[in-house]
Amino acid sequence: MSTAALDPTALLPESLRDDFPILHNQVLENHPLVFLDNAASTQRPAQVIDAIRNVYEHDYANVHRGIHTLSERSTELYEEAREKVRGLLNAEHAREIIFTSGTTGSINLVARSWGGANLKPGDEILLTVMEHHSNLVPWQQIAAQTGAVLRHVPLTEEGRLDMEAFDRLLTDRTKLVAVASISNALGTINPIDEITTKAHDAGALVLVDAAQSVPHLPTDVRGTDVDFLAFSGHKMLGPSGVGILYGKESLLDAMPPFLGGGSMINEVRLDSFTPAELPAKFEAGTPPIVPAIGMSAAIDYLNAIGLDAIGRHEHYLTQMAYEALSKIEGLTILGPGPEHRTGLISFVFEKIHAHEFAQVLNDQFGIAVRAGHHCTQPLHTLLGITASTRASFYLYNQPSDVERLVEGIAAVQTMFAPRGRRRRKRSEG
Ligand code: C6P
Repeated sequence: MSTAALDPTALLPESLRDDFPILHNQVLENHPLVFLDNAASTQRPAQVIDAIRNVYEHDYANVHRGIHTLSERSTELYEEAREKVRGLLNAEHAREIIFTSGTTGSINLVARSWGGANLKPGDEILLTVMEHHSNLVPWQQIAAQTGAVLRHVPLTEEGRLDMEAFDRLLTDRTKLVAVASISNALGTINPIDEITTKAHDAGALVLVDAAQSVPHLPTDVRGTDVDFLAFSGHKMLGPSGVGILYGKESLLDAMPPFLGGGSMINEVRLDSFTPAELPAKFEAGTPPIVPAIGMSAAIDYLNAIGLDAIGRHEHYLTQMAYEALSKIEGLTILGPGPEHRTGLISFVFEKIHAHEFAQVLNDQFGIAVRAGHHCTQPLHTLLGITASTRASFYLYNQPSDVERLVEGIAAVQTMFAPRGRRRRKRSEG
């Protein structure tokens, strides 16, 4: 495999893998695990697992409720986690950071609360055809309720956003642009700076679905000036069940509460209530206390390595995989070249269904990849396919994982090749 143009100093040390107990498990007999399903969910280092164990063993109680010592301790750790997230995003205030259940929960919050209060019949929400279902369905639901209209930015041949079409679709009717920073199916990196500047000039707000970028690249909400940003803890070494909604304070302040219940109130009477201040206003009920504290440990871990370094490492692996996979006969890579993508590669094969392909890679070679539409069914339909196979990387993957993937693909191809071709291949050596 030629990696002549790649700079090996971009790689993180292999010793990082020692921090991840699950990577040393023999998941299948005879096969060391090659975990390439990180866009779906990552693994956790011992530091995060220990932090979770530690809270339960020493500091756990409900937050913001008791005056007893344990409640004070867990409240302090929970609020420390909020401050860590603020720092990670370079947000101005910790009260702009809302703990939710995940990216999906965060986008639904904005659609229901902001959308319900602000959208009128004929207002437009500008989405893109590459969005995850989590950034499509909530807008379809609120559009049905309010009479707002959905528009979708198409793709170029190459699999990038068609920015000329974006310019045409962005009008004074557009109230919000909701877009993924990195596509979970194509790996395309979208031009969030340009989109935000143009949207603001047109008087529209911007929501960024950052599920696939916050874990992999530095994020600066003040630098990009986005209005809302959503992501999940489980895609960045943290626990599942926790995510973040960042929103500008002035916007969140003006929005009505989404869920009602304990903690989100200032005062309750039998027939009415007054909401609490931010961020409590949007955190009804007992929040994801321990997941948030685990996420805080994950942020420490990521910061110690540096998101710039993580981005360079993943780009190396993506470029290496792209070069090797593009040489495989019968394999088509979805999306743009390595200069406009990062972190993952989806592909389709002539004659072999993605599910079957992923199953054999797992069962025979211990390689975990995802197959299906990756919750981007409209995108797959547009591309004229029902499913693709996706390999996605993270900081603990190494070039050896890419090599195993390429070898596995070649072997599966041979297994599925017609009998005559298989014999020919064998005799070719
Ligand atoms: N994508 C994937 O395999 P949740 O499930 O709420 O944590 O994240 C939803 C979500 C939203 N936006 C994007 C761009 C995403 O990639 C995801 C999750 C996983 O691609 C699971 S479908």
